[in-house]
Amino acid sequence: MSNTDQYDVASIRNDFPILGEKIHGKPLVYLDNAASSQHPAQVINAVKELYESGYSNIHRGVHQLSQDATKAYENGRSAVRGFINADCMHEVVFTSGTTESINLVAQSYARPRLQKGDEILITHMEHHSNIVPWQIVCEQTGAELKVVPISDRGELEMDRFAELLNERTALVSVTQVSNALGTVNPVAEIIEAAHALGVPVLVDGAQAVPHIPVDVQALDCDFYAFSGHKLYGPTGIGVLYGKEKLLNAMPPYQGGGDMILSVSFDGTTYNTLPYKFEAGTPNIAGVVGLGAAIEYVQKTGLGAIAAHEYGLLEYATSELKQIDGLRIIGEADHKAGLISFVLDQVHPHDIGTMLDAEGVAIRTGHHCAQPVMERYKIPATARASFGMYNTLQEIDVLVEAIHKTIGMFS
Ligand code: 7TS
Repeated sequence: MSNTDQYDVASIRNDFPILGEKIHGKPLVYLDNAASSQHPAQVINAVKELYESGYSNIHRGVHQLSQDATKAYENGRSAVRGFINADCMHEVVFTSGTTESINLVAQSYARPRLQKGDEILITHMEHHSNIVPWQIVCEQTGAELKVVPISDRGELEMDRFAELLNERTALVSVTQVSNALGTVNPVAEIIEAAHALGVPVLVDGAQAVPHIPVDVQALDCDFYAFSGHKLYGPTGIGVLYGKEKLLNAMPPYQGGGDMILSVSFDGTTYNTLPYKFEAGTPNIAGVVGLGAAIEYVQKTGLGAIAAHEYGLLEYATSELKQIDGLRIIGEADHKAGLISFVLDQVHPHDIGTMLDAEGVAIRTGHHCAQPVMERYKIPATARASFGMYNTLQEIDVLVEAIHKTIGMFS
């Protein structure tokens, strides 16, 4: 008996209105959670209630609605603090998403510190948003980008990591879970090795937080970035966790309202954390929705969700492996949340179109991880990615649809 037996997936599914939709007349099988997950009624209602009865701008009005909205916004921050176990609220900065969180660290932490001869260390399995911000900052400063290679199985070559980490390394930035391969990286080990040389570490948690319990204090990471929309929350909201000491030493990323204590033409005094990094009117409804999403996930428990999803991953892996001409890309020992694959005879985009006709939503393409595609010498993969509401029956529908696709193209 697997852990999934105790897990009330039917009742979870009932909370997600979109899962009742039909696509091309077929029940929706939503397996594109790594791109963006769906929303439970609890999240939709929290946003609706804010707009219907509690909305105004925050941190500025003495009137009741402004105070209510401010409270709701800061409650969202408190939910995030608890969710990742940050030491304090002001280590939680709201951004528009993982992408902005990483750019913030690149421009505000790295740029003022880097000079020619310094190195930023990333890996070959990063999403473009954990590559390009570092290329930009290297161009601005003369620093160099170094890349930890990956094995054929899709695991980091940790001996190469140990060689590439050195006294020139100014920062390590690594994804906890690969969005293209599903690999779970040994981030605790990476952080420990980097800290032994006094090197700070940013963890890209975009694909980790929906699947793995995260404790930033236990990890001892210096920065942690994630997005709300992969965690059953709204788009346009994300988080940058940073250690207080580092965030305090960083200049603001953007200037504007709310990030100042006083402004005159003689000079401006910046606000304290976290507001120093939250210029302008923020995504208030996004924060409220994210808070509701976190509350929802915590009600089921990430441990239970992880066990359920692991059951899906194991079942899907064993089923897909039995399909002739199907090759799984990414066979790390430790994986979470998704399977990338290619078929001998069918381009991934055609797989995506054929599966869509069966109501099965997957993503096809390079997954904004082109270096991964280049590493395996393929143009693209088909990727089925799982969420807390997916079922073993849906994997059967996926497998059936793949067989049908192969039949059509053979
Ligand atoms: N890092 C990783 C590991 C990701 O998977 C993504 C998005 C990002 C960063 C960027 O997140 P954003 O919310 O700022 O856009 N990944 C994907 C994906 O795999 N398919 O669509 C988006």
